[in-house]
Amino acid sequence: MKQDITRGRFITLEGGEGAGKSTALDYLCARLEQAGIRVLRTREPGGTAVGEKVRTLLLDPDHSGMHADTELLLMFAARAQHLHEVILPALEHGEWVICDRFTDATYAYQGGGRGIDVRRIGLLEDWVQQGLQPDTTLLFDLPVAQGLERAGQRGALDRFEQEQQDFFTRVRDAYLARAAQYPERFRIVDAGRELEAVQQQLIVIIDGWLEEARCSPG
Ligand code: Z5A
Repeated sequence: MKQDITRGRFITLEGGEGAGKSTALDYLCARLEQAGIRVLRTREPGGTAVGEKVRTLLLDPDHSGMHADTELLLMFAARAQHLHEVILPALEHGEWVICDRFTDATYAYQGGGRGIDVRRIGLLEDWVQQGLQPDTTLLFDLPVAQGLERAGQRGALDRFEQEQQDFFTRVRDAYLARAAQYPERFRIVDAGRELEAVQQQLIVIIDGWLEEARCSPG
């Protein structure tokens, strides 16, 4: 896929349940926009009309019998649409794309959580993404029980949220393994701290991005 120096930055946010990604996304977008950066905020699964319908299928607790392979293929079906319709055009127009979850979530949930062989995930990743990877991935990490407690305060649980604690422990372990495998791409945010402390960590990261953007204007 085409990438050049005027291309925008592709940032993904990852983490387990209740990690505070959505809260952080509001904060990140507001600070970047204040700095004059054009930001496109999006999410997976979803981000397009087709993708949002796929999301509804995936999260619906009525579909408790969905096979893990079906789940995996639906994630990548939504991702293909999202890439072609939204992410790639925005990056090519120089916008910064900030995406709430991307393929690391597939490795964590379908790989770690469901136990699908990562080589099969890698085949789909290569096919759908053709080499595209996020420039930076922020992993919001916190103990599973703390995240579930935060998420549980929101009421009705979706199909993933109905999983047991050991599922989310495997998800967390898989995320941390991804971060260890790709240290140049990942930044780990200690998401178990209070909001203000999380925002302080984000300020340091954002200032680093802005400095880099000043040094290599697109
Ligand atoms: N999924 C997958 O399996 N494979 C894939 O490839 C992809 C996704 C892409 C939907 O994702 C599901 O899709 C997801 C994985 C699967 N599984 N689930 N469930 P989602 O991102 O839309 O859903 P989510 O993970 O459930 O998001 P979330 O629980 O809303 O988490 P969050 O966005 O990280 O948290 P939040 O909404 O910002 O915060 C949660 C609560 O905590 C809220 O009340 C906040 O006010 C509070 N909060 C936030 N930060 C703090 C701090 N620092 N202190 C105290 N309280 C806080």
